Amino acid sequence: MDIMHSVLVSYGFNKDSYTIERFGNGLINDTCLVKKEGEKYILQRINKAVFTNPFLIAENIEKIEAYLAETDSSYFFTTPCKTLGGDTIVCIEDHYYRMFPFVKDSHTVDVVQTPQQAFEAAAQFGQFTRVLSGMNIDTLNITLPAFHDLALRYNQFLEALEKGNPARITEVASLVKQLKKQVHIVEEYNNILDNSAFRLRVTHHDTKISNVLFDGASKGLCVIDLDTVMPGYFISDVGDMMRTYLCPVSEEEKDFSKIEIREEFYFAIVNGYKSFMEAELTDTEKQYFFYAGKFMIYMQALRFITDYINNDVYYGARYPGHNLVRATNQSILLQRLLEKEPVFSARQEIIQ
Ligand code: GN1
Ligand code: MG
Repeated sequence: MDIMHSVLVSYGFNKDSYTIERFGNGLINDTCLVKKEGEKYILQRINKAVFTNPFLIAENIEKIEAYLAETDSSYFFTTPCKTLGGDTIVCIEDHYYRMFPFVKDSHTVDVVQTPQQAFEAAAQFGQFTRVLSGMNIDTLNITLPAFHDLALRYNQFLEALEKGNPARITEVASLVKQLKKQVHIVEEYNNILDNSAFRLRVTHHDTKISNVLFDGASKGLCVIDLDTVMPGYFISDVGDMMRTYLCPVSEEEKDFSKIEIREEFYFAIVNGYKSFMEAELTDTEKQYFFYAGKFMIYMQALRFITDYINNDVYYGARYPGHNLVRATNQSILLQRLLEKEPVFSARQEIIQ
């Protein structure tokens, strides 16, 4: 906490004038809630093994802020606090930190409980891309190269099977076999890359429900966690919502019998997203809502199993076998979603 104190001093905070506690459940950055004189702040240490150049993130946020100031100043955008020296990132002992004011009267949700929440969140992510649709995406930095490149993730999985921990490779053989059977999802992704009907837009790339702030009336206020905002395809944002909102339990759930797909949440995501993106999406893209779910769930299953085989170097593990549980969970979620394909295709015309 001494380091955290030094960080807070950069923002002009005095010792004993604040309290600090851990906050949230993100896997990558360390997040704290700071309270000072009735005000609240979110302080984060950026994971430098993942984000090797945190200034790229800060620059993207500044560019978006500047674009919005010129075009749509009514859009609610949370901007980072500035240090006494006017910086938005603090570097102390080779670690990087940044802080945001906690939006008053807002709250986050950990698990999506109602279709209305799914609709509101999807509308927020749709609106984010919509208000930035005139921005030149080439001006944005790529904070994580090839982040949602499914073909690359598949190759990393194959490479882990060659070079990873041999005992773990043997242990996961049946899951690996199941995942390899779904390689058609990668083939379809490669077709998308060749299809000019798919557009690159400003994409959030981490649309889990805890990255949406809600107001007291449970209406969406804004999106947060802009570390992975980069040019991308809509299947990334819609797909990660499917991955994290359709099921009543998260990727952490060990009781796999609880994994199921809640149909009405699917339509809430589609309709919420379209409420801002209908006119932006091409007709071809509109056919890919279901694919989006397959794409992101499959990618996450591959990322977790790859990390397990590679001794948990990326995600870490809070107990032995943690990433294997997560990978199995996501693989089962993918099965459950695939079973729903006929239902969702049959109702497709209702939502178009
Ligand atoms: C990571 O740290 P968090 O939870 O915001 C990961 C996402 C994964 C997610 C899985 C930069 O996000 O891509 O979907 O874990 N972010 C990065 O829980 O790798
Ligand atoms: Mg995140």
